Amino acid sequence: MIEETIKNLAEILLELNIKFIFGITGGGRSINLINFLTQKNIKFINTHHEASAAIIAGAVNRSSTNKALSISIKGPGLINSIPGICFNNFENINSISISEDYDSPEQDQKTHKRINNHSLLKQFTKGIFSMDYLVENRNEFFELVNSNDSCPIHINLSLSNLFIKNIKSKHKAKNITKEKLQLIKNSKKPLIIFGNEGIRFFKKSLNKLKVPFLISVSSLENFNIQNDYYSGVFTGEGKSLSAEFKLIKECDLITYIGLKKNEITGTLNIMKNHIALTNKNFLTDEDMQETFYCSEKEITNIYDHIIKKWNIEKVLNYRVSMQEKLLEKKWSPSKCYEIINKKISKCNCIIDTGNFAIEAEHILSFSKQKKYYGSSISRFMGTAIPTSIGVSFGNEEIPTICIVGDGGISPYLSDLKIIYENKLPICIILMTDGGYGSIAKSAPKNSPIEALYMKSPSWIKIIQEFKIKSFECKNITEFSKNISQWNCIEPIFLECTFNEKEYINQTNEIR
Ligand SMILES: Cc1ncc(C[n+]2csc(CCOP(=O)(O)OP(=O)(O)O)c2C)c(N)n1
Repeated sequence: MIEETIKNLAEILLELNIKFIFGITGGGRSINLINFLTQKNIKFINTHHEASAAIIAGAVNRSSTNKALSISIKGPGLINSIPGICFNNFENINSISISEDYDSPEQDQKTHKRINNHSLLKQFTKGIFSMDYLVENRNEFFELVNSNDSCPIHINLSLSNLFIKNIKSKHKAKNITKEKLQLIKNSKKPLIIFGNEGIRFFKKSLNKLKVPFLISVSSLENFNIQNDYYSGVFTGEGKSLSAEFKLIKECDLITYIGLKKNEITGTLNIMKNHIALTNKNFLTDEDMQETFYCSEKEITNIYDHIIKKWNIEKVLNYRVSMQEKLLEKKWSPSKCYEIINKKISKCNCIIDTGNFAIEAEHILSFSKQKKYYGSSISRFMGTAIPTSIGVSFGNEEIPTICIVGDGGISPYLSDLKIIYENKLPICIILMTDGGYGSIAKSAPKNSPIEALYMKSPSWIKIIQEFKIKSFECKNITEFSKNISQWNCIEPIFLECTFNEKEYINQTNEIR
């Protein structure tokens, strides 16, 4: 019975175009499922932690039409996978994780691995299925997989006839009122801030828009904008030299389009007059408050006819002058990004979190050929390496650049073995200032040094032991030479070392 159900589950999963399964097996049902799947040419990759398995699988789904699963045992395996499932949830990534589980709560009580899977996973998933329920009700599973709500799904390898659905509550969007429309029409210095959804449903008119606009950091993932009015990213935390700060200060009205509250790290209280718009019929709690429905045509029509009083030359220079400031020094992460812009025309860029990420958001140029993947909503340090592995498995032909700091390099370092063993074309760039620069920047003066800086920040010798070609870069000439030598088919590691004080000051007055 159990074997039959696992086999049926495997058959259903195969219909999703699954190409990979990542994780750490147990001796029971998980190895049985892995067996069935690998017999059907699904590639199993043993990760070194269950969290990275969930992140890698999510990154395959996020970046390609191929799909992937992650798998673990119950108890400690499932607990280890939680950061990965949680990351996928924060970043709105569709993922499917699988773990072993007991068939009944009584069985659960008798064992030492007593964890209530469901109450744990409920917070991070849009649905939890037991395998018997899923096999009997496959349509409900496919419906949830394909729902607009991008979020993890979890499958318990149990016979407990269980399905818990956690779809976010939705309410109908109100049509825009005449007064609000008038407010937009009367605006002389309008500013638009797009969220991820706004960028997607505004695709057609974005390049023609003649209003200064900012986009949320997570929108960089869908970035393909060729418009001089694009003024950079919006975080809600921009300081006086940032384009977002200057534009918000000068504008008389902000229109948020398709922006969700969780896309912003800072607070929105600083915003003045504003209206939030969408062209979706239904909103969730994560949308901005008081969001009105308005079609793309209607919005563009309004903005085309507003009499604008912006000194447009000055406004469009805000982003340029911010970039000039970041590029002032001879040696900085921004200088490296400038080289990447020039030398690498097609790649996927995965950025971890830290000061170097702020510079990347402003300097790296993204396009259809050069896609961005960050942990923009969660700012989850350490996720860049597993994300790069997943993106690389999902897009074998495209080289991947993974940019991490002293904090992000270590959590899943053991998975560099996967990069080497599978010859993934990933260039890992460590931006090291010897510590947590972005934290040190704002830490109280008497903070203990050991909380902020590492005694031995270099990883080059260790990474050489992983048999990945590694190079030190202490200035821009070395960086330029080393990245130019990358053949984009093998992994390499570049360790860029910066002076700690200069590094911290790079983003002063920007964020
Ligand atoms: C999992 C997790 N732990 C802690 C943090 C808090 N945090 C944010 S940035 C940061 C330091 C990042 O340091 P580094 O990677 O060296 O980049 P830098 O700021 O020096 O550029 C820390 C600890 C986080 N965002 N995520």
